[in-house]
Amino acid sequence: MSHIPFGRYQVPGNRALVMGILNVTPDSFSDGGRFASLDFSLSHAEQMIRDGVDIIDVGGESTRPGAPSVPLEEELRRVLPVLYALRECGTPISVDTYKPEVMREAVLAGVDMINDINAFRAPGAIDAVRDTDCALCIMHMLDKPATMQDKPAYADVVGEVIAFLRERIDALTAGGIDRRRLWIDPGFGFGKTTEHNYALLKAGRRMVLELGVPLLAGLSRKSMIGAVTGKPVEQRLAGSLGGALAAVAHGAGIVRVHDVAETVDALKVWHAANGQLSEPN
Ligand code: 7PJ
Repeated sequence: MSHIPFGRYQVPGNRALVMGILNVTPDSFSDGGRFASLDFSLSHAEQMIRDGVDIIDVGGESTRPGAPSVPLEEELRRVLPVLYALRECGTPISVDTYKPEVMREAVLAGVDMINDINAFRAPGAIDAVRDTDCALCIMHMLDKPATMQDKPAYADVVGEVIAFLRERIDALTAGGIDRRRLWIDPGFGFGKTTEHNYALLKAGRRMVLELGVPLLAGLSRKSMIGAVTGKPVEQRLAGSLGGALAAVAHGAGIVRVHDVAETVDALKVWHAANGQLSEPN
């Protein structure tokens, strides 16, 4: 079986991988406080591991359109206890951050991927990850989270996203980073209309072929799912599974999802239908 390096691990290279989203935002724990929040995050992570997750993506800041940004110290207080608690859990860990200081601390905590919605454009971001072996996800975003959904416009959305990702791949490799560590992501919902999002979904294989870097796709529960199903965010499971399979059909190697158990099953059937039977776990 083919494997690809991924931080401290080698991950299977012959099937799509499921990245489970672990949001560590203590907003809903105002009475229980930080310990309740940590406890909840760790139980969620354990459930994802039982459900067959391949990578856990830990995020301490909501980057939904219009969401306020979280100060550095608060992001570290949210994320670091979770990263240290999961350090030896046996599953690769990713951290979703665009702050170089968080990247450095996460590297010390042993993470296997840095997932940066800002594509390592912050001053010091490339320096923070250079002398590590963690995988790096470069995502496209138009503008910044606060304003990205104000009338996003492109002359050629696929061409422009590819050009952006190429520039970032070049900046990282020029900065001394081995391109085998890189993953690309078109950034569904980050400064895109529904039409832009589906044009990018369909262009997955073109992106992989033109850039020579594997593709990560995150569309779980996003507005592009709501736009075609007419469903509110809490009723987007089936639509998100359809989106995950479509992303894999269009070349994604990792799908970033909320609903791990369901996505793992959907992909097992998908791969079996393509001649790759897996053992039940
Ligand atoms: C993405 C992400 C995505 C990557 C978020 C949400 C918003 N990281 N972080 N790709 N989205 N790589 O999950 O709805 O699409 S936060």
